[in-house]
Amino acid sequence: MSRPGTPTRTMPVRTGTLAVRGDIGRPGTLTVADLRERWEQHESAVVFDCATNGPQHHTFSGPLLREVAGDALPAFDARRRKDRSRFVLAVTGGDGHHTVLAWAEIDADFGDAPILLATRLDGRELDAVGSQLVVPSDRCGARYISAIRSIWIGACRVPAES
Ligand SMILES: Nc1nc2c(c(=O)[nH]1)N[C@H]1C(S)=C(S)[C@@H](COP(=O)(O)O)O[C@H]1N2
Ligand SMILES: [Mo]
Repeated sequence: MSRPGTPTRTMPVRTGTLAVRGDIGRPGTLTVADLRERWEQHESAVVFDCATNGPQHHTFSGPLLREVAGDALPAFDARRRKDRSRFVLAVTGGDGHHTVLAWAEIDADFGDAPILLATRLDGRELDAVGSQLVVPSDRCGARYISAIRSIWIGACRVPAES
């Protein structure tokens, strides 16, 4: 609720802050400081290829997406692998560029990929810009979503055959 004279917030989520939403028990927003303080930080030196700029070398650090997403309490039975394997995560940047990950990519019983939500890029803190997705196993850079604004987590519903 804004008081008279208080500037109205036009963006749903502040710059540098991301919304965690979807079929989850604990929706909310996370700042880069939250990502740095609430979870263990992991460092990852990566090389990815950009279709327009060629090979890019970067060092990122931040929490594992697996831990942050798990703490949002996805609406699956955590003890059932098949249940978990139907979930996806959609990660959206400030410019609207978004990508999809399968839950199984990050799940320790499946791909176990050390995908990060970066809080730091090449020694620079990302508080003002927003977190960046780090997918060390990707050869291409397209899923390294920067300025993350939203992570949607939910079951992938396949349209029924007509
Ligand atoms: N938000 C957002 N993130 C993005 C993109 C984009 O268009 N928007 N492009 C991707 C692509 S194609 C590449 S190759 C990398 C480039 O990362 P760099 O600028 O740090 O080298 O960012 C990725 N992240
Ligand atoms: Mo790219």
